[in-house]
Amino acid sequence: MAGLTPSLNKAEFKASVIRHLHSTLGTDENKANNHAWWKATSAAVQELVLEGLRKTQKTHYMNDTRAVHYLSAEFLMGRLLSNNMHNFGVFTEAEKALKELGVNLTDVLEEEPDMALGNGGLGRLAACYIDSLATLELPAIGYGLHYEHGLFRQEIQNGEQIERPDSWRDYGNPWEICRPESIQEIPLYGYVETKYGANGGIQKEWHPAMIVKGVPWDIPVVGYSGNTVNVLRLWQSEASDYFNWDVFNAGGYVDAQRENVQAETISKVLYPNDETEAGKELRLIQQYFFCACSLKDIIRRYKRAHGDDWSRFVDQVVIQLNDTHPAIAIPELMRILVDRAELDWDSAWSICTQVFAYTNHTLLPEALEKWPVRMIEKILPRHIEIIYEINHRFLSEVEKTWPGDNAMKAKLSIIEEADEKMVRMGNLSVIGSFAVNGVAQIHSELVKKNLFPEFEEMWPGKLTNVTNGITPRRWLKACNPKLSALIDKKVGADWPLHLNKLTGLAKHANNKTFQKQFMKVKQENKIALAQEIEALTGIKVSTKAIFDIQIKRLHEYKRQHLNLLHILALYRRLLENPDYDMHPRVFIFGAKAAPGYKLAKDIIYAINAVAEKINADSRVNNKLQVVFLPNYRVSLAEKMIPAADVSEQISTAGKEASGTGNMKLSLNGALTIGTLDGANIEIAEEVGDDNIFIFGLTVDEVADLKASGYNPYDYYYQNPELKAVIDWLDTDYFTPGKPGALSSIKHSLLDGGDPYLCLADFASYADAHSRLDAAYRDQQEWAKMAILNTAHMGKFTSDRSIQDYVENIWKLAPCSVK
Ligand code: CR1
Repeated sequence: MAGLTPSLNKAEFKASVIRHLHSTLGTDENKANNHAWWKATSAAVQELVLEGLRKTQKTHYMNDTRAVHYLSAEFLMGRLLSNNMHNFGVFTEAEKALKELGVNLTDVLEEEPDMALGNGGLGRLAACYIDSLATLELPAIGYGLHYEHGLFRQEIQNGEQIERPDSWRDYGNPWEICRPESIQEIPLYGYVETKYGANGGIQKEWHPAMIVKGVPWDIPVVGYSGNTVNVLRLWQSEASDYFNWDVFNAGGYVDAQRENVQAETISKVLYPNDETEAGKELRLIQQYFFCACSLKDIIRRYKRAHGDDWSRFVDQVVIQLNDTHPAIAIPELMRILVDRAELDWDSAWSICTQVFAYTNHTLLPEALEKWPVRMIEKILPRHIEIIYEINHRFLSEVEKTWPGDNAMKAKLSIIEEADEKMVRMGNLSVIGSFAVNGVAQIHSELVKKNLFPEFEEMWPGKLTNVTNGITPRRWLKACNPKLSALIDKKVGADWPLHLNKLTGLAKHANNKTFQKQFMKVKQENKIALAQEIEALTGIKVSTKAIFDIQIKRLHEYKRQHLNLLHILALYRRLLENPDYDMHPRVFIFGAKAAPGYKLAKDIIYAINAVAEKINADSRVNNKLQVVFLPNYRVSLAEKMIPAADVSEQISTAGKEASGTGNMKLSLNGALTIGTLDGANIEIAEEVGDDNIFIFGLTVDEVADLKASGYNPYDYYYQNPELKAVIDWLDTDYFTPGKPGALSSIKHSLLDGGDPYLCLADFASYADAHSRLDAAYRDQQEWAKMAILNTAHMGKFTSDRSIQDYVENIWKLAPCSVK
């Protein structure tokens, strides 16, 4: 029944915090503000962390363990103090210790800036996965970029998104450790010299025109129970001392140098795109920079144990490519093996194709990375040669499978022969990996069927599925302490490690007392969120209303604008019929739009304009309210998710690869209104059709409708309510004095062809909302459904996902750290 045994008791914790307040921060109990308390508390916890880290590294070294190396351009870590305390089991002791010092832990936790080194689902998934890897005591290291500025901070001014720089390290980060002893030098630009050896052999030598320094910063990753502490190693770029000397020697490169990217800018900022390709030279350099640093680091560690003997490399090392962002690691490893280690091509390729595995996270064509051949040629002149060689050998395989089929070769080639020749990073990733996975069942099927069908034919079994997951430590235990305590009492306290134990709640789903307790927790969480909403926006929301939440990046395929059309329909119904029967509802949004994504920003503006009008309209605001919470991020999600009654997962079927917010919300007892897309399908399988509101076209129906020539005007003219709300967007009703301010949305839905089928799904969506509204009237029934959602989320722990990777792809064994 008991949770973890705390590694420090209250008195020890208190003493440690005070010691750090004095000797780390140079202040004292009387002068310290919350920020100082946060730093002192973090320093006290970091002592435990570093002890665990030292033991783990020693154990892994002594056991010469095989390890997974998770390469990701993004790690959306959020805050670490609360998480680390929970994982060491010291949260409660710390809370009591601080209380005795007259300090409120909740306020202290609020001082920590989010580590927002990611955009959305892909980056947060990486963070959940390294949590699970440490918890399952698996030897693992995360590799990424030490961005000086993470994802922008969003402000809303006059309804519009304004981007402000994020500076998470401004006042120091208590968790990271700089490791100057492991600095790497990374070459860029220049030219390749071909040397002919005495025996006729050819040697290639890359003469770079620039060298940058990669400085590693380590963030310890504490597993639940605190035994294993792995590392997230993030590379920061700096000018190399070697830099000027090399330019000098290279002679003639001084001019070219001027165009070159400055060394320090490489790790300056995270590209704020989500599901769209950046296509910028600096972005490619970022990718190469962190991959090259990481590979050198991996090889250095391997050589320490195995010297120059490469024969055991594939036994010790597996590298997971989180999307195609790190795909350049494939030709980089080939370069090291062929040019540096002087292995023959076939041996080198055999090593590569046993080491790399690739996860695909999206089917959206605009997100599939392609780099101009000319750009790679300029920045990485040796890599483009290697890519051509990989492609040449690959195409002769294609020739064997489809003799004489040149169209097939053109389709599968790594090089796209267009006006501007491009390198297709997806194709390179599949060809250079031994396993490729999608992130939910349906997504993986579509990867096989639509994205890479010929690869599946060439290499049956290479394409597989690993359904995403989320860490229940952060996404239930830490963020929802009241629900966690209630669950502890029913199923025991070890559910954070064995999430399937939540099924033990199902037998209480009909129990009136338990229903009341469960709904009381939800109500308290709603009250807390209402206070947060008021603090952030000034809006007072009714906590008796249904809290209906849509939180995720703003993208047309995620269809926040479908949600908005439905809100407008409700508003209109209430205006036409003041007695229109609906349970009060608060629609709450959180979303950042990529700065260059005009329509996404217009949708944010529209949500805010509509919110302002509705919230000020006394005819309806006792039943309908709309809130857009600015600067959605991990720490805000942690406050919103426990308070949600309804989870909006309404993407066009076939577009959302998996989703992970859907899992977090359902785990916390929200009911999903959603399409049969991504992991929603698997959530529906787990909770049962009675406990979820499914609507809309299926993947096949979407395909059929598009094939038969979809015309949004058909729906517009057939559905007077839909027509009325769309036309509303063309007036100045929501933007007084500014007619047309919301017209771009109408335009995209009609003349723009409504690429994501909002109009086709509108009626079905509105109908699902009516069913949902009716269901909420029966509070006992609703409580039962909410409980069953929590009860049946066991499958979606990231521990299960990691276990799937371990068994089917990584073939890793745990290594216990004492
Ligand atoms: C997908 O859109 C998925 C996450 C994590 C996103 C989302 O459905 O849950 O990845 N893809 O797998 C992405 O960011 C660049 O692609």
